[in-house]
Amino acid sequence: MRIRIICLCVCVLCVYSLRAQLSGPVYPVPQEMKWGLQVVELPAGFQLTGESSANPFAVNQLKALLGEESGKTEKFTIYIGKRGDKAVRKYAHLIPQQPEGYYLSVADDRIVLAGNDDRGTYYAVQTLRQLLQGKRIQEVEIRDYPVVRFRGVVEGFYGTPWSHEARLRQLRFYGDNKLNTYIYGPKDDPFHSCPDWRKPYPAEEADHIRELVRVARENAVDFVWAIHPGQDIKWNEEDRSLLLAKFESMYRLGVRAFAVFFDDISGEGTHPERQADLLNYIDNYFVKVKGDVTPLIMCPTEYNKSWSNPAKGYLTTLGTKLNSGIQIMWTGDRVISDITESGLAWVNEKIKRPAYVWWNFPVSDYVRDHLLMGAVYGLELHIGKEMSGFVTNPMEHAEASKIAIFSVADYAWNPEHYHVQGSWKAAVKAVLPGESESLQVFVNHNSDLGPNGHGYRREESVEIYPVADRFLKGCRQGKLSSEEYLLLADEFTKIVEAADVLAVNQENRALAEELRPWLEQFKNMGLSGLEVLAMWKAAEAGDKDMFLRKYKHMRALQQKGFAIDQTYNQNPYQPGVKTGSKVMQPLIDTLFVLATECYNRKCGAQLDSKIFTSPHQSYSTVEQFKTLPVRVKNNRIIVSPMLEVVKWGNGQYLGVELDNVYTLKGLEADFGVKESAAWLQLETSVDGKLWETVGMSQHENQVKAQLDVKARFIRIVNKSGQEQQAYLRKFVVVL
Ligand code: 14T
Repeated sequence: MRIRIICLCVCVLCVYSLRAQLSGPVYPVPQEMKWGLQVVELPAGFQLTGESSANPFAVNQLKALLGEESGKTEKFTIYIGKRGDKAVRKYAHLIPQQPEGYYLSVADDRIVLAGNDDRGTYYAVQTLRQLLQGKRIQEVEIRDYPVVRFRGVVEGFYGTPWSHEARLRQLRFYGDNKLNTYIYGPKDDPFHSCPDWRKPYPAEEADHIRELVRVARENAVDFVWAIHPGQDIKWNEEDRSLLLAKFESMYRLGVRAFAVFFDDISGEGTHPERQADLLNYIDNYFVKVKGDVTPLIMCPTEYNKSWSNPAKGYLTTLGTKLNSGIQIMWTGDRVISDITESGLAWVNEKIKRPAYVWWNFPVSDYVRDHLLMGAVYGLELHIGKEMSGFVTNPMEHAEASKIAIFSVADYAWNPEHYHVQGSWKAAVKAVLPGESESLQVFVNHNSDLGPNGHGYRREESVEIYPVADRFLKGCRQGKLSSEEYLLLADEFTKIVEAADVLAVNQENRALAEELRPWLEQFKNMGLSGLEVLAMWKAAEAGDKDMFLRKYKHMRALQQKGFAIDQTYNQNPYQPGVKTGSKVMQPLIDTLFVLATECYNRKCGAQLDSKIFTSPHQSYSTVEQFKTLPVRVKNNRIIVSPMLEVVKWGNGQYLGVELDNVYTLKGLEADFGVKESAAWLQLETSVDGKLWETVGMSQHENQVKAQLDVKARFIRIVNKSGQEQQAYLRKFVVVL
């Protein structure tokens, strides 16, 4: 009897632990999900019912998942199909009446995969894939559908467009995660934007697009091709016909979804009536005529609240004039912005339809030295119905962007059940299942953007921050808190380990490749963290030799970090490689300075405690110029250019402070406007107090000065007597 009871207990425990193991989470989080008690062991053979009429891509995936079964058995049946199909008729009343909805159930003799439409069937199979653990699966019943109709990614960033292979991997990832939209609009594809939007793609690019369209279709994704004609479009019949002809050529490549972008332009192209006329024309004479093309999408010129001028009525004009089926994109209250109920209410009232959200995260084209792999947050949860679509603009690093894309898929499918942290951790597991612990360590410290022109920041190193803070406070009071010391040492060790493990990872080589420079910097940071702790330990023990050894090594690591920053990712905007820049690197820097100063005081020494950075600095009274990085290349000192328009007040300046007096040979600048030399004044100074004015010449947008003066400071001042709008395309001091 006792043995029986024990056996029973063990069995119950087993079932429970199995259950706990098998009933894992599903992402995107389903709307309704009821777990059953039993674990079902799938038999070797089963009856597949509905195969011939169901979505063939769903059927293929199902077969790939379960294996082609030869020995069919009557005992276990898989029903697959959509509303109206014979195979799932019995379950029709259980299927949610929602686009892309599905009903899925697992019982001990059957699995039902019943879509409301073909996409729904496809999504039922995706959910099944997540539920299956080898041949076992927990009993379950799911009714599920997306809240936001169009969900996905807009490749809309500046910088190197994604490679063809990266795009193919993305499309599969979207299908797996129930995203149905990929909008193709890389700013640096000449055939999408100026100057070549009027021309058809050359053969090789055309082949690629054809393949993307096919793979998108296989993965239940709409491939949306976008055109960006606004910078040089003429509002005449010729350009209208050329645009239509381009769409026609894309249609021939298989494209069945289109967008027109009017963002980031100035001049004639910004006219709302003209834009609306063009869009309506395409809608009436292309979309409606074809019959198999999805609703047009347009990105307005005033695509965020801070740039819109309600008095001029740009958005209301679009709202009134644009055919009702045309979707209007919106980035929020600012270019980079949280998405809120009040913000959406504001724009929806003007455009007279729910906005199609273009979320500018994790795009990093304005902070290219950082990776944005943090959690997705700042999206209000009860606003799914206030938007017609939600797409994320990613980084030029396709694999690294998948962290955010995964959570966007989760959010847009079921906003009300979106959990920031759970979704982030699940994303890390989905992107690198075999080494998710290491990747989690990495993303924990690679989330924030650093100071930037948009003022958009993300939290970083959240768990270790209070420890770091306590430790630093202790150090300032001259005592080492041992508990925090150990926790920090452990974290730095994990950083070093994660960097090595991820660098040799074979599971996702493309990811390892994208991360490579940052992994090198990350490891260097972990090592310096350990060494700076060792400096403190040595100081506490009064071990001078050890302190000097560790100090010397720290100096070397700082130089290495600087070299990594100056060698990799040398784009002209924000060159370099930053990691842990919000908490960990500043912590290490401060600990180094404090330890060295303390040593100098106690031992009457004069060790250099200055952090190794670029010897020259930019400086400015113009708000948007205040955080510009500076690079040195041979005899050229280069201030990083920016994308955005800058408001440059009268009397404000932009300049460079050198680390010493040099003979300056010249200046080359470009503020994106003609005749800027007329309102700019170039000045040099040896001491930063007494200034000398020097002449400049203008060629198109460029301003130049030939110099031969000794100076430590050089600056360029707005002397026009009024605020100027300009760009910063180039600012180079030649030595
Ligand atoms: F179309 C828009 F919704 C949009 O966001 N456009 C661009 C986008 O391509 C870019 O990736 C993103 C982030 O930099 O922001 C927009 O680009 C800008 C933003 C600016 F503030 C271009 C110039 C700016 F001044």
